[in-house]
Amino acid sequence: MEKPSFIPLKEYEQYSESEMIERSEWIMKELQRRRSVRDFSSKPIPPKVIEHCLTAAGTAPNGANLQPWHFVVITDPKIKKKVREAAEIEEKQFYESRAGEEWLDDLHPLGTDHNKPFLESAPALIAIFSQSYGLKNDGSKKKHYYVKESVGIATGMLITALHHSGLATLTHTPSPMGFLTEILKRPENERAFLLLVVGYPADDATVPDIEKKSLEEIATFK
Ligand code: IYR
Repeated sequence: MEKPSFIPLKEYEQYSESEMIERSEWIMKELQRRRSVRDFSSKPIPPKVIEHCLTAAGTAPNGANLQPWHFVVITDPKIKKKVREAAEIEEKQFYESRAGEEWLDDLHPLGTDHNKPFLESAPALIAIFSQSYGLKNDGSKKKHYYVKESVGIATGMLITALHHSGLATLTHTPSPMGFLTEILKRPENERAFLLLVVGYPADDATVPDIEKKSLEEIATFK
């Protein structure tokens, strides 16, 4: 096997402690402003923004750098309609029987139901697929590692990048999501991971009045 090749770390930037505190406070406040949005304007979004944010997401740390993800950007109204119709069938069953009482109680503050008009009204949907394994050129399988962790991190970075660019998102997880594989004609090694709804919020958009846990609740320092 060839010797692994290393290059100097040129991209790292060191800041003074005061600048670090300022920068971390800035990103904290920037992310505290992010809300999951369900009321979207149909105003189209600049394709370049999506391209930049996807490229950013593709830099995510991941298992053995095999980058086990694929992003399908849907702006075609006909495909959005198909996705909405298929998602609403699954969601109807979810809300009517699959969810169960505790889950429905937990969802109550969000005010969600099986109607998903944003799947058609939002200008873009990004279907995120995880690749359980890779496919080599000869069709044989290539093992992938920490797939869920890798795709989860990339998705978080994508949401952060879109938010920072001035776009609202909704992480939508119709369950099961098999219909995305069919509608989007994805290969057998891919599983739909999440459907990200992307766009500008509608002028009259509202969000649930809910709170995040405090630092004391989510972290322990020893
Ligand atoms: N997938 C359903 C239900 C749902 C589940 C969770 I967990 C949420 O945080 C929000 C919704 C839906 O999208 O309505």
